[in-house]
Amino acid sequence: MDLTLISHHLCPYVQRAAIMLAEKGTPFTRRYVDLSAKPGWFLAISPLGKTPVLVADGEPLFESAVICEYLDDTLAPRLHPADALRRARDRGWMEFGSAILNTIAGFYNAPDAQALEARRGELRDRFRQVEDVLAGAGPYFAGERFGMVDAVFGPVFRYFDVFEQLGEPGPFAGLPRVQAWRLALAGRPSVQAAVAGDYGERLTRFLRDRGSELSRRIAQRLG
Ligand SMILES: N[C@@H](CCC(=O)N[C@@H](CS)C(=O)NCC(=O)O)C(=O)O
Repeated sequence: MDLTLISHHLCPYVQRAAIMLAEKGTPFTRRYVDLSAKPGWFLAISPLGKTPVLVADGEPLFESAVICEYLDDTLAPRLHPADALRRARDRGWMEFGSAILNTIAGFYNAPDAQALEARRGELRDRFRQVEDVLAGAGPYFAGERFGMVDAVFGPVFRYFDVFEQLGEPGPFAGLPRVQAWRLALAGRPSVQAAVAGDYGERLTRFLRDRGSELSRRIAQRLG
């Protein structure tokens, strides 16, 4: 199969597909687009104008969840569990990961300190829910085997590595299972390889340019 992943350097949804492909050991090409100046060829294959798009043997597929399911249907090893009930449960937690991404965007776009703290509180509540569902032995979401929920949460946790470097405390205090999961995902080669080496600097520039409360704090801290 000839696979091209249409990407953006910071997009967490793109990272899901890149992680899936790495877990399957499948070679693929990456092509980056500037989402602030979307080229015509991209708009022609991305109905919502969003990354990721996976071009599979010339056929463009959009929506990260659809792309991940397609990759799991067609390439070994299978990441989804064989049992339909467990698969359905995991899909729910993948959606939950997308909801957390929306709250993260609310956090870095928060216009003032009050809104920033409100979003931080929401993140804490969300991860408390994750703590409660992580009852197994780990190291991954469903135990020993790396699965699709892990591919979703690797990019989620990556934001907090940068937030913490910038002096913003993460929402993980008192959540030991979440912390252990975060560490396990950070050490996974597929998760590490899903972004370029300059991801931290790129994300820092992006955050600094938001005109948000976080942007002002970063500007103050970095000088
Ligand atoms: N539901 C989509 C979300 C993808 C998405 O929001 N992509 C962002 C970048 S991370 C994007 O392309 N934004 C550009 C825009 O909305 O104009 C998916 O899961 O693929």
